[in-house]
Amino acid sequence: MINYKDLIIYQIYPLSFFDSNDDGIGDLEGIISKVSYIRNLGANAIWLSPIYESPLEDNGYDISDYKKINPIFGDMETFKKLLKVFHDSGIKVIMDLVVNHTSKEHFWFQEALKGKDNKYHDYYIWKDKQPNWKSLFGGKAFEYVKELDEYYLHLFAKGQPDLNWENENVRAEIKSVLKFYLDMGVDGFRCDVINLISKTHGIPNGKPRFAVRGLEHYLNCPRIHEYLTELREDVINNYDAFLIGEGVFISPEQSIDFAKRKEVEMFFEFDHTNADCHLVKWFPKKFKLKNLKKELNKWQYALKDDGWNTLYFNNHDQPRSVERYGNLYFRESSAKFLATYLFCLKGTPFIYQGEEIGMTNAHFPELSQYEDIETKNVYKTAKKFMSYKHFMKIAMKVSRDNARTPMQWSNEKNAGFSNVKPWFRINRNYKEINVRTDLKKANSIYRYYERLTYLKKTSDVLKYGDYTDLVPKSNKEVKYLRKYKNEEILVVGNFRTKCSVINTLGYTNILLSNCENKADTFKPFEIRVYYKEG
Ligand code: TEU
Ligand code: CA
Repeated sequence: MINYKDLIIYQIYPLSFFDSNDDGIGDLEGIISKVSYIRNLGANAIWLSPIYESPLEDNGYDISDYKKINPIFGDMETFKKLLKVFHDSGIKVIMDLVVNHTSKEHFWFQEALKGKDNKYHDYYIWKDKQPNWKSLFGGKAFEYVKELDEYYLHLFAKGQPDLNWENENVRAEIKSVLKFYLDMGVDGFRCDVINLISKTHGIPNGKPRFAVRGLEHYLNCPRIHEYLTELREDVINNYDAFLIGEGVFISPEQSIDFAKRKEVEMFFEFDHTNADCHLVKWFPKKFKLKNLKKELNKWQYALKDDGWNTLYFNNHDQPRSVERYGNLYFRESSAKFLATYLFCLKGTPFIYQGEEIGMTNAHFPELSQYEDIETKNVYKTAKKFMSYKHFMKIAMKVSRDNARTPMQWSNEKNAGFSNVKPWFRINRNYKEINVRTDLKKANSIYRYYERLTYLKKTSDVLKYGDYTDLVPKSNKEVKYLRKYKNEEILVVGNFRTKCSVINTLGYTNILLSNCENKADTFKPFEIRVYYKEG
């Protein structure tokens, strides 16, 4: 049985990971060639962002054929090889499952457009009159189709029509997709925006003054449990597999509810990503450590006995944490600090490609340099009330493209990602920040991660211990306890940019630390993991 509580999951964004065949785009053979890199880091699972056939309007989160691999990444044989190679190395493979919507180029949607009596028309959500819902990518959530004189729902981009889960044929199709990959040996799925798949029957208007209009009609709506239970009972539970949900605006109580019903083992929550913004990242506020703690603590305490946490700072949608929460002047220590803080909490940790070498935001100054559809769409709305200059100032910090630049493998041309011009710009700092440099250096961020992943995997107290934050209000220090049976861990860190004396409560045995230092005075961004027995 897979114990998902034992996993350390490395997220791969295939487009930007490694190009094996000189077309400038990352691919499956590229991923296969890096299996030892991932194994040596200590990850025992990978999550692949979507690799299915797709027009890539939203970089693969718009699927046009669930049972085909996008030819730019390889083919089904290569995917089977990838599964085997990773499994042979003791690494589980988790795929991304995007079933709230498809691409508009999916055969089902193309058929749906042919007429109201087409079998596939009801696979999507249509209305004669346009409800007032807003898209999560900016603008309206409904798009008019002249030929049908109807509007279809797209919670994300226009090219991502929402599936109608009320239709049992849709559910049967999705189950067949799950079965297809589980039979091949896939170990689980990360389910994209899974708490949005059920909509209020009839698609009524949303509350008029609500910021995200329509939200109350698709967020955790009643049939969600019925749908997920059906997937579990008819398919997933026949395999040794598990689900990670992406839970838009999900609360700890809801996450526990899903876990108790045995529908979804764990969720990516969004609460802690609001430590530097007002509800959505496009309204930034100054980052404060205590705001981050407040949200992380809320989840740590609420899921003490039931449910299970995911631990992440980075993914393909989030700007790079080393600069978002850390400090680029202390890039190495603050990257290690954040990693330690995160990994020693209770839950399954995630590493997003490049995080293990402290990759930073891209800061592209012009909108024309961006690829991300969300960034471009949001600008269309934002420009009505802010200047281009102001918008770009925000985008440089928060755009998803900050996380999507090609992986920096070496200081060679194109950062060693490809022999030809890559599909997307490389971060200019690749000559200093790259894998080769980190592998050569004994105390690099990568080398630190090796120790951290080992510690997490081998320590019961880090996996299962109770958690207590000793300084929840502090913006300057991290200090928390983990306790399990007769073992104790104390994590203490100095979040200041200057040295500082910190009381370590009589603990003396340091298991891991990012500085060679035992003194009472902590260096800037120094963090230590202490251990005590009995
Ligand atoms: O993201 C869901 C989601 O809520 C996003 O709108 C997220 O809040 C935003 O990207 C933050 O900037 C998932 C995927 O992770 C994302 O890449 C997809 O674009 C989206 O679903 C649609 O499939
Ligand atoms: Ca390629």
